[in-house]
Amino acid sequence: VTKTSLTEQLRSGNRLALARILTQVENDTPTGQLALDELFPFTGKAHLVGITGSPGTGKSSLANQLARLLRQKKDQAPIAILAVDPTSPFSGGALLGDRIRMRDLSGDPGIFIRSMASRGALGGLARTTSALVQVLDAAGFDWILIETVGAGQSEVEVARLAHTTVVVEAPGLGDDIQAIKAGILEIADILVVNKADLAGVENTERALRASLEMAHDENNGNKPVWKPILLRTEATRGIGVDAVLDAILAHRKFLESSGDWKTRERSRLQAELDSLIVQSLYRQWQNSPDAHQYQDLLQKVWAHELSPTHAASQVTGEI
Ligand SMILES: Nc1nc2c(ncn2[C@@H]2O[C@H](COP(=O)(O)OP(=O)(O)O)[C@@H](O)[C@H]2O)c(=O)[nH]1
Ligand SMILES: [Mg+2]
Repeated sequence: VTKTSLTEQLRSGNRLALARILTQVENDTPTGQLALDELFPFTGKAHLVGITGSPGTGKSSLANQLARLLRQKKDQAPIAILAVDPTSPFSGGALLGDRIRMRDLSGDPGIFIRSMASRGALGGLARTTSALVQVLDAAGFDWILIETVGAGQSEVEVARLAHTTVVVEAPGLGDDIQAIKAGILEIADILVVNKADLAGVENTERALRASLEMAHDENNGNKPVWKPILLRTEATRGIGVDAVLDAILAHRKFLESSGDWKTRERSRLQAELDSLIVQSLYRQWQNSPDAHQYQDLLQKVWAHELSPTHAASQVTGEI
């Protein structure tokens, strides 16, 4: 099987080819890189929905229910769930738990579920996730749900990949404080208090409402702004999930009418291009005869004899 025909098979809906390409891309192999290049023209169509929050809040349960509902509501549109597990491969338990909980969905050929087992070999969780999402996008999934644990900066970056970010909280975890720390609330388009059947929902909701108001206080002039929607769910029984889906659809409308849908993608692609250019130029310089000055300059910067700006301009010759 040649590389080209593998991407062609993926494009024609072959799930085995899709799984193989995802593995190649996740491991950053030359085959994976080639596939990404070949598939790029077919990307940029899917609606990416990030579902983030602390472990155990009910993200997988919610993703599961959302996928089901989306299938019904959107004329059986194909849906992918990418479960990003940022923990080490040794904590296989949680991953297995998710796999089992999501198993009932795999009977529907229109829902494709994939766990990301390893931390990005490509250099960063966000980059690997982005690459896998591109493959799923090119494979024709109109909706891609990305489940990620909202525990740190890299997860915030993953959430930024998404068009719509759903932050999931649950009563009694002291999560609101953690979420604020991680900057998770600032990126929430939709905030879900799950486990509405448990005691303490009102308290969690009140705390979140207060922090939301703080996070979204700034006045953005005339630009239309999206006000995050706060909702309650009981994901295990599917209660309130239709309202979450409605909020996602409303957010999509907002992105399209405000022009943000295009702007977000463009600025993400520009940032990717710029960072690749910078990396490539840096590598070229490292392999050039000029690179020998680097250690000298670094010593001078450390000794505070030379400012980093001056040191850099000596390297590049730019004044
Ligand atoms: N009581 C209650 N339990 C829930 C609810 N949603 C999820 N759970 C349970 O909470 C646990 C963690 O759910 P899971 O979806 O795996 O959370 P994740 O770690 O955020 O993906 C599981 O045992 C679920 O059955 C809910 O609405 N109410
Ligand atoms: Mg989960």
